[in-house]
Amino acid sequence: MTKLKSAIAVICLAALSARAWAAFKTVTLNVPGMTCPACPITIKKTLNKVSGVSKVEVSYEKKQARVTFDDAKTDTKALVKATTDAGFPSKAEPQQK
Ligand SMILES: [Cu+2]
Repeated sequence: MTKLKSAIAVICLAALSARAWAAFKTVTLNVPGMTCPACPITIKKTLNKVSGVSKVEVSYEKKQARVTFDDAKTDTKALVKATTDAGFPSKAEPQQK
């Protein structure tokens, strides 16, 4: 019984640390190529297709996309590449802390 309990404890610890390691991050991408109100729709669709992305907010006025993603599955570089491949070169805004 004690052995089983400690085995469960080990599994729980592993699960917890894995979760702590895969943190969600939010990045703001500047997308100067947005020229009409339809552009944000394309950009949003493109970013939502990237695996690990959980939330996308695109502002046409600011020409920015705010993306929340699981940093164990994707990264800022992949997001920039996705919009660039869709015809909208973007640049990540420096992280504000
Ligand atoms: Cu457009």
